[in-house]
Amino acid sequence: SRKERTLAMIKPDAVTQIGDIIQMIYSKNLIVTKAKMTKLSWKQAADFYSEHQSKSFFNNLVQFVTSGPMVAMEVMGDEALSTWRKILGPTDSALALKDTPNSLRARFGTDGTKNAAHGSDSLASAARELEFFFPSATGSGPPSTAKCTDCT
Ligand code: YYY
Ligand code: MG
Repeated sequence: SRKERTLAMIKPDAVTQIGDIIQMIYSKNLIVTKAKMTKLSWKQAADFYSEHQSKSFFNNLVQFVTSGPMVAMEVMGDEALSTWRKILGPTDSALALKDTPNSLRARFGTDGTKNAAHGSDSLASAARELEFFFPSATGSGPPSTAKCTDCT
């Protein structure tokens, strides 16, 4: 197993469920090492989701994630990326409800846009997304990897 850090984000539709969501994280032996509650501007959300800017759902996605405060977290542990994505379940909460009813998106999401939470999809994305919410103090640019070499 390898230690990693990933960016987990509780979307506006699920911020009231933060207690249960943190329990789900700790019950899989991951830990929360940073957290920040913030309401993103349209420009910030469009930047965060820039990989999707050409998609038909882009405006709906940015509208939704800017509709209220969100909680961004650095989550750390063995295979944190895949473990957190497994906690989430599939992208579409309606599908999650059918296939993985105990998953976070089944429990707290609604559909393919209002799906409760986000998780980075690669070490490179995790590095970029962690830097987005938790800029490194040195300002020397994003780390090239989210692999943990200095984790306690
Ligand atoms: O990584 P993940 O969040 O599971 O899905 P992505 O394919 O990266 O899409 C990002 C985000 O966009 C998704 O969480 C909801 C939204 N979205 C949508 O509104 N409609 C779609 N058809 C696909 C994705
Ligand atoms: Mg994604």
